[in-house]
Order: sequence, then structure tokens, then C-alpha cells
Amino acid sequence: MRLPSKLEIAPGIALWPGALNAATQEELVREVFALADVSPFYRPVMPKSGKPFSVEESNFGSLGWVSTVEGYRYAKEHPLTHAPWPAIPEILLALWDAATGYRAPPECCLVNLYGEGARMGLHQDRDERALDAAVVSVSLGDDALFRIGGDTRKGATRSFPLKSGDVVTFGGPARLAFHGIDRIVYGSSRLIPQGGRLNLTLRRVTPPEA
Ligand code: MD6
Ligand code: FE
Repeated sequence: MRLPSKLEIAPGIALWPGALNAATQEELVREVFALADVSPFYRPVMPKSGKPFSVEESNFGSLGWVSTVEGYRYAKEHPLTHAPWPAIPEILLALWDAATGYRAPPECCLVNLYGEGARMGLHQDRDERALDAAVVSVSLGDDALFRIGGDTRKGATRSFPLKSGDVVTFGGPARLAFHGIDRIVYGSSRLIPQGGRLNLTLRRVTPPEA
């Protein structure tokens, strides 16, 4: 896979606007929902409070990121079906190589499904041990407003729009930057049959040498 030129949003944060063409976006959406038949979307809950997420989630890969009242963790199985997660689609593996050049493949593709009104609060992706690998994020469907800050929850933040087909990487000095989704523009895209937005984030969890 070849990527167009990237924009440096901040040190360690790169954006490839429209990296995936319409045909590739459609193919990915088909694959994600086909895999969701075996690995269904479910609504995770927040650690401690048990408050439900506004997004629904699933995972692909050898490890899936899950959130329960006990905390966040990587798990080999779906929390409801107890089946192993399905393999990460080839398109995404090729994208990972093109965007990161990392020496090992991703182990997790976390899938977030946003319906009307869904959002994601400011958070860090810090449950991975391979923090030298960037996180690769793909947006599909409705437009979203992405917010980024620094390594502490306080500090200044800024936001920028993400559109269907955009790819973002978080690495190096930005690997632990706080970020979230303020809102989506529900109904702005017709890519996803039932409407809304899909976000796919690819992560390397364990150091390749481990
Ligand atoms: C989203 N993205 O775009 C949520 N995490 O719906 C993330 O949480 C994210 O975009 C790490 C790196 C890039 C991301
Ligand atoms: Fe994240």
C-alpha cells in the first residue's frame, strides 16, 4: 500500500487525509461487519463506576482491548462469546506497514462504533508494553471532531476534524498524549449502512522480542 503525503499535526502525530479511497473504505466496512457476525459489537463499561461507554466495541487480532469494572486489559477472547477474536483484515496489516514501518505486525485492532451522540472522553492509550510502536487510527463514515492534548490531563488541547478515509498515527513524543472524540457529525456520510462512524485503531501490545 502507498500512502499520500502526510501532515504533521504535532510532534509525533501524523495525518494522512483521505489515505483510503472510496472503494477501499467500502471494502473495509464490509469486512468489519462480516467479522462482527462472529465477534459482535458490545457496550463496554468504565472501570470502577461500571458506567456504559457511549460507543460499542469489538476487536480483531490475537489480543483485544477490553474495559470492565475491574479495569482495562488485553484479552485473547471476546468477553461475551469467549471466542478468540478474528484475524485483522489484510488491508489493515498493509496500512500498518506503510504507516509505521514497525518491525512486527499489530496484535490488536480495536473497533469503535459511534452512533448518534456517541463520543469518547479524553484518554491515553497506555495499556501496551510496546510503547515504541505508534498507534494507527482509521476513520470511516461520519465526520468527527478529534481532540488532542499533552501528556497530562490538564494542559492545553486543540481539536481537528477527521473524515472518512483519514489515517492518523500517534507515536514518538505523542505516543502517550491525551486524546478523544468530542462529537461526530451524525448523518454526514452514507458509508456505513446503519449510519454513524467506525474507528479502527491498530496497536502492537507486546515487544516483538518478548
Ligand atoms: C477515535 N481514537 O478516533 C478514537 N487512539 O474514535 C483513538 O482513541 C485513538 O485515534 C490512539 C491513537 C489514535 C486514535
Ligand atoms: Fe485512543
